[in-house]
Amino acid sequence: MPDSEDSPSSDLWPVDGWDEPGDPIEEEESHRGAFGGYGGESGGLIERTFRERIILVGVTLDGGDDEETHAMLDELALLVDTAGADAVKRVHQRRASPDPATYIGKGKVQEMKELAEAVDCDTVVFDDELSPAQQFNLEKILGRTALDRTAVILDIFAQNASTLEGKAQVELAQLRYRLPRLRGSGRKLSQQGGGIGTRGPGETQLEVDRRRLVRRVHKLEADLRQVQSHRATQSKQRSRTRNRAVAFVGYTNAGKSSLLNRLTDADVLVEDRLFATLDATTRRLPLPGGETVFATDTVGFIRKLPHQLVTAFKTTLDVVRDADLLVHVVDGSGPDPVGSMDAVRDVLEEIGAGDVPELLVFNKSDRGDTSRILAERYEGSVAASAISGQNLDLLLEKIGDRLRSMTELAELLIPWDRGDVLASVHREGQVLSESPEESGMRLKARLEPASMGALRDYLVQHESGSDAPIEETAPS
Ligand SMILES: Nc1nc2c(ncn2[C@@H]2O[C@H](COP(=O)(O)OP(=O)(O)OP(=O)(O)O)[C@@H](O)[C@H]2O)c(=O)[nH]1
Ligand SMILES: [Mg+2]
Repeated sequence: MPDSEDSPSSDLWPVDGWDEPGDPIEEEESHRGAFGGYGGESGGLIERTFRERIILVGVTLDGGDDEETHAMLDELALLVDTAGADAVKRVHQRRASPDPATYIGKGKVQEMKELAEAVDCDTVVFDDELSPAQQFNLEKILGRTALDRTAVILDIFAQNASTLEGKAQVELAQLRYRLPRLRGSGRKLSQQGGGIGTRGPGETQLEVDRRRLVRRVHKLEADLRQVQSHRATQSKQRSRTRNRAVAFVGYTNAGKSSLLNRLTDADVLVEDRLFATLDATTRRLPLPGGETVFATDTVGFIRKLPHQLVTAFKTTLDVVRDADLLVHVVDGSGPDPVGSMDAVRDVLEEIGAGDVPELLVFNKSDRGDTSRILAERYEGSVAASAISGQNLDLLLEKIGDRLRSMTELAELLIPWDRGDVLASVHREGQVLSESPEESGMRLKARLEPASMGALRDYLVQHESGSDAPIEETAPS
């Protein structure tokens, strides 16, 4: 551990940076807090041979409020716990803006150093994203691993990834997080105290490491592109059939998988744990109106979801963007249902799914009244419970209604020599009635607006779906 007591900022990483010796990837670890290994080929960021002791750090910036910062720290504590470590203390500071070198103020860093020694912590975790320079400097002063929320979330994802695709996506996100931080990995420096003399060879090793990582990033990107093109073919096949797609989205731990399990015979893992689901699972879901839709369970979202993960999970999240309807599952019994809804909508925006129609479900209605109260406040929404089964029939009905409201009811007269058109109506729409006439087949069908265009010439009458789209009736 470097002795930085007397001049804490003399040899810190300036914001524009200079080259420091890099860490070889398979560096031998002797520092106790191994939380900050930034993944690597083993996949995990956290030392799990013992439970690391962690100090959480939250900063309220100008315009923010303390209560919100503390709620974020509660959630960060849960994340740290899920990752397999213990949050033992919290540090909070109010600042006009982050310090570019250390995020919190220099005085506060010194205070933290003493606290870290007093409580014997291994790692400090900031709720806000640290720049590589800030991370480097903090580790140097504190002599401990300094991480941010992003790193913890990446670590949980790494632990939970099970399929090849999921693993590739998480590894890609970790590498993208790790690349800019390669030179700033403070563990090596904290053991060597700066290592000016090793800069030459260090740089060489750094270049080698960086090239290797970049190569790996390209390989993973190519692999994932292939999965994506395979999936695009599948979804094209799906769109040729009549089944429409519904994606279950929502904050992590809201109960998406529980609902899908309860509604279909899906056997998705349910756990009282953040990010239990990473891979999309699709099941057929029969609706009360007789139609069957494809229902997909998806990865949960969270406040400050790392951008690297959103990018890496693009292929998985395509399913959300391409859905006809999103069933947005909210934990109605949670500490801040409206805040979590907003966070989910932000991520939906970010992945280009902001325009997909949404049906709100306030889940966990078996746990008190808030789900019901929220459902009354948001028109068109449902309060339900995946555990007690309350209102699940109503939920299915609403899914059917919403999907039908997006279709158009049409009466068509298709000449006998256009068997191909008749076949396409059967394929793309839901035929309600058919009666043969001299000039052709007269039929009533529900069709998506997209199919309607090609059938213009055969249209006798048509009306759009009647149900109005969901609208919030009260501000949050
Ligand atoms: N009381 C109650 N608990 C529920 C209900 N639905 C889900 N849970 C519990 O909430 C926890 C999370 O459920 P999951 O279905 O795994 O939640 P998820 O949204 O799929 O979570 P991630 O995949 O981790 O994002 C589990 O412990 C469930 O048993 C409900 O209606 N009532
Ligand atoms: Mg799940």
